[in-house]
Amino acid sequence: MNLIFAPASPFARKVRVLILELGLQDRVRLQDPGAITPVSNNAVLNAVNPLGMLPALELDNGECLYDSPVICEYLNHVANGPFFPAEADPRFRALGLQALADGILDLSVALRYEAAMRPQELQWPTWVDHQNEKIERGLDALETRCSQFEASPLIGEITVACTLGYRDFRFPDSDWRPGRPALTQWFSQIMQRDSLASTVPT
Ligand SMILES: N[C@@H](CCC(=O)N[C@@H](CS)C(=O)NCC(=O)O)C(=O)O
Repeated sequence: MNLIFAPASPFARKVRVLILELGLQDRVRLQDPGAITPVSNNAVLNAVNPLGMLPALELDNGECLYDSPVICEYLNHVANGPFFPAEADPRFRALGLQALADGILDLSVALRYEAAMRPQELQWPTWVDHQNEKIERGLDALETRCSQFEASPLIGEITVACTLGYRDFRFPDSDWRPGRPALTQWFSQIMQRDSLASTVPT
């Protein structure tokens, strides 16, 4: 298999963490196609994902999977892993937590593009404020749910860790920790896992 990724992409990091957790390193090659933005046109990526977004996973039979939740579930299936429970209650709790953390990531990545790429005169402060409010509410929801996080992480917890890591990486001036002591403590603990410690974006 071939994973098209970018070192700074938090969605690709989710997949890389799963690969390490599942011991699939020898079965998945990593391919960095170069800079990807919403206004770039990358032929390598467009050939496998018409949406032009990464991560994308090329399978050995030539088919391609995206986006990160689909890729993660596929890899978990291949390795018969524990990250997507089969039973309904834990499954939908895990998927729901993944959706919440992915949602915070979507908003954060959009804000990053806005700040880093959109010409200053086209920026829209009202939009920025509303996306930041959504992120704050999402982080508060994580703080509230933190006491129910699984001791042995599922896809939800892995996604939360990658989301908080992306906040630290791209938004160091907007620290999510103040007022969120449970999440702060949980994050410092989960970051001791090799899969997360070895994929911190730089
Ligand atoms: N829902 C997607 C989101 C992927 C995503 O936003 N990827 C970013 C890189 S972190 C991207 O490809 N951006 C290029 C674009 O927006 O065109 C997933 O979970 O994989």
